[in-house]
Amino acid sequence: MQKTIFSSILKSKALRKKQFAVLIDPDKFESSNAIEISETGGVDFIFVGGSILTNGNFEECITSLKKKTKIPIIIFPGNNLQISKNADGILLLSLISGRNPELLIGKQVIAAPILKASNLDILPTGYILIDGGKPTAVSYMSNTNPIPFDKDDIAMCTAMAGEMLGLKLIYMDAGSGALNAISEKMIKKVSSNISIPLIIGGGINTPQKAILACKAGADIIVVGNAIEKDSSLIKKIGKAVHSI
Ligand code: 1GP
Repeated sequence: MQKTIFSSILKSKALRKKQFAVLIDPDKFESSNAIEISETGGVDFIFVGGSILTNGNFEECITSLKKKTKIPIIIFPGNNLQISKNADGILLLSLISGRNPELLIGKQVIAAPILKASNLDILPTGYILIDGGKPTAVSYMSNTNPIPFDKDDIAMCTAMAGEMLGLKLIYMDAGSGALNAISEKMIKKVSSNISIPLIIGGGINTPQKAILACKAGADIIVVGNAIEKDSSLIKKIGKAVHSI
């Protein structure tokens, strides 16, 4: 596959078109009918990954997804074991809200030769965790603190620094199953101070919340938990995101 993911994201941003990504947890993949629905549900990307995987079927999950859909499969890695040359792309995350050197640069150094030898579309991404009202797996596993929910300035400066360092995307995440999705105020503050695409996820469980995040400046909305519980939401959120 040609490396066109990043250019398609930039193109959509230039056209002010919002995009929708569903997040698939490889541990729960078997029981999910999300892919069938995604095909016609306005899904632009399928993100695959998790803070911790227990079934050991990451590779199987990617291969099976590739057979089932033409939607680009992008790895959203919980760690450097979650790499597959069979996906289309990978968010090469640097956890810039944290101060854990392993997740700022250490794991990336280990992954670099594997990524270089792959044909994956590499998407350098500044990953920013925001407090979503409860401790999250990613915060625990990464041994980092999220930025407090109402500290818009810290989020803004972190995203600006990420852009100035040359990262190509910013992903602000309240964590899977967050009680509170990231506030519109924070999304506005961040999106109006960076020019690279902004991905927003964590706790978005209704079309209305997706619309609010898009209107505030998100370019890509990510939904995981909510569609695991009710896959009919895929079409509703897809429609909402593309209506903007
Ligand atoms: C988590 O941003 C993703 O990393 C999606 O969050 O599972 O709460 O939708 P949810």
